[in-house]
Amino acid sequence: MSFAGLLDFARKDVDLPQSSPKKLLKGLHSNFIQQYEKDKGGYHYIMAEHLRVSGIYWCVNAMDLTKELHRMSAVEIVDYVLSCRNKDGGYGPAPGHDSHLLHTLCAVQTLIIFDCLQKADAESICEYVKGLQQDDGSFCGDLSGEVDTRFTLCSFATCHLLGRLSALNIDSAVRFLKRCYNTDGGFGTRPGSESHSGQIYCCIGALAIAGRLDDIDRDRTAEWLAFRQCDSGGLNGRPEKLPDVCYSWWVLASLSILGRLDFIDQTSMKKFIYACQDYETGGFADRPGDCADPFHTVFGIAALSLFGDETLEEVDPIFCMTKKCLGDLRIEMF
Ligand code: 3PZ
Ligand code: ZN
Repeated sequence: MSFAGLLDFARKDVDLPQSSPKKLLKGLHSNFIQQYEKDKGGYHYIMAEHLRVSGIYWCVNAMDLTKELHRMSAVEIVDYVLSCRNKDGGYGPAPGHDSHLLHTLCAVQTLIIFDCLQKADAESICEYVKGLQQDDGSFCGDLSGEVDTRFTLCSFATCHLLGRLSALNIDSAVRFLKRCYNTDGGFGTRPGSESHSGQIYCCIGALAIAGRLDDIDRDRTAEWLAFRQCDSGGLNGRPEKLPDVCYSWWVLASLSILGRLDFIDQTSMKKFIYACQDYETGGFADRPGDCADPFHTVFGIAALSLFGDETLEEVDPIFCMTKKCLGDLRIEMF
């Protein structure tokens, strides 16, 4: 490899190919997502079992954001999600799998998107969530006992959406979040862990739901997030990492919750997101030229919605759902 090639290898950024898409290919994305439902006679046979209910939320939400939700088989999807409910009140990724907070939140979100939250037993879901809160205020995602600030957001969001935030000990949960707040303005998975964009999104979102955003230095956190922007316009998850379209969402949504969306250069950011689209198959990949998937598709679309793309539904930065489907469940911030 040439010296220039070596330098290029060390550089933590990507080049945007000349041939990259320069605008949103909206119609292709709804086709891409719908393929997941059409192939092999049913949506839920495609995505791996251990992430299926989350996968359903990514797909359904992408369709709602692109105003194409009517193309999904609502009854079939809702029945499937309901069949993933366990005796403990939580939801697993597929029938017969153990409950997990992530899939429980995604189940609730999917039911809201299809406007049938009344089919869920709010009380038993919140009892399940409450049972995962630890004495120090933190949350485990399931019975494995692993604590992570991501699970604080899952818990707060689930109980808020079910109108039962008071089922949780919010004060001790916020005290735990503040122990995960680093001097650089970011948040980590646990006290003492390094700052990471995904974790910052979870902690900021949880604090916003609790009405406790005033407890942190917004500008300091927003500055750490703004430093995630690379020369290509894309955003990375932490220093020295490659940009990835899903971080466009975690970082932009955090900045939006903090009221600091203007800390990022919009024009180059949009160019990067557009370049992550696959103009043949539809869908977004993590970065230009990689393979598209529903996860990067929904978060790429949601990021563009935050920038006010008029062909898309407006997205809520805390819950990553359309403002339209959330209605009064939204949290007023300013
Ligand atoms: C991806 N998960 O653990 S996962 C996820 N990642 O279930 C879904 N950006 O290999 C898809 N990386 C693709 N469709 C990737 C969800 C991960 C995130 C991995 C990833 C994303 C870069 C490496 C964790 C919410 C929920 C879950 C996560 C984050 C936020 C994978 C690898 C991991 C996973 C699934 C597939 C393709 C899709
Ligand atoms: Zn990603």
